[in-house]
Amino acid sequence: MKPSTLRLRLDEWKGRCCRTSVWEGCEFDGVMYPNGGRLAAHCVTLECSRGQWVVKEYDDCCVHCSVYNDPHFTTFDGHYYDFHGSCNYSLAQTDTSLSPHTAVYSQFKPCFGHASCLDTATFRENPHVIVTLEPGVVDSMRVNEELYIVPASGIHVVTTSSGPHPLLAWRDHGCLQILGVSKIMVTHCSNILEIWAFPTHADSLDGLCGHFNYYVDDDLTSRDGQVTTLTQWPFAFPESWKTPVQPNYTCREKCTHCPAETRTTGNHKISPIRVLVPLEAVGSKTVIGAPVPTPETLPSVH
Ligand SMILES: [Ca+2]
Repeated sequence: MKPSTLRLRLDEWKGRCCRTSVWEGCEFDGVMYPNGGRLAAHCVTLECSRGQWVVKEYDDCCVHCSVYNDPHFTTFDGHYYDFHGSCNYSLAQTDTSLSPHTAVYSQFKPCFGHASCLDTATFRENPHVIVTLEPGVVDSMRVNEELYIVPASGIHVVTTSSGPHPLLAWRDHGCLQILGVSKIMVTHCSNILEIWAFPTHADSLDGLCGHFNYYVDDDLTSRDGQVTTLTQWPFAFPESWKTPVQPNYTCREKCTHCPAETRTTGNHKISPIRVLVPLEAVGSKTVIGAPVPTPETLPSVH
């Protein structure tokens, strides 16, 4: 057999044997999902389609807190208030310590005279994955200080030189969406920051976004657990949610002129979510169609 003929046959053989089927799937937090598979039990349900995550629907069970300049706050449970501090504060965190497992912080800077505006925000997915969001930047972020450019289209696992992180990110109508395995989702826009929380966080989220438990009356709960009367202009409550990281040294001192809010005699009410459904029922990251009650189906408690 001529060498050229042999080479042709080898090429033909290689072509047959190297022909492999391509398995299309989507990944999140180290788990592969086949086409048609859904990532549920988060604030947005994603479906794997041709190897790409696509948004199917936003979960009505989730609550969200919004902060927009200059700045106005609407808590998870629906209390609206204003606060013009210019320090670094915790918006939401999974315990009341100074080093929570999961948290969203934001720096505020003076603007419009006596007001303050959103500055650098931080999404602490867990103690080892820290996302930094710069004001007005909606196409990139830093993950553990490394720049990550969010592709213009598609939903992607956030990956840096250290590997993939338990985060999905995508661009959405001029905003940046970041979904964490913690079941916290952050929407970062030019002048608005929104935090979405899955019901499993009920009774365990505090900060300037209020104590999340479906009751508005205890939303202004300070870091020390004191429940204060609802007001549109709180002072001591937001001061209590300063973080240990304060670029402005004047923020490191305790506010001595901040008037204290009136303390209520009540304590936190038990969230009905804990009564109606075991947390493990909504705790799985792959639950599809889990019997999660919506706020409309929850009983009214007075
Ligand atoms: Ca509340």
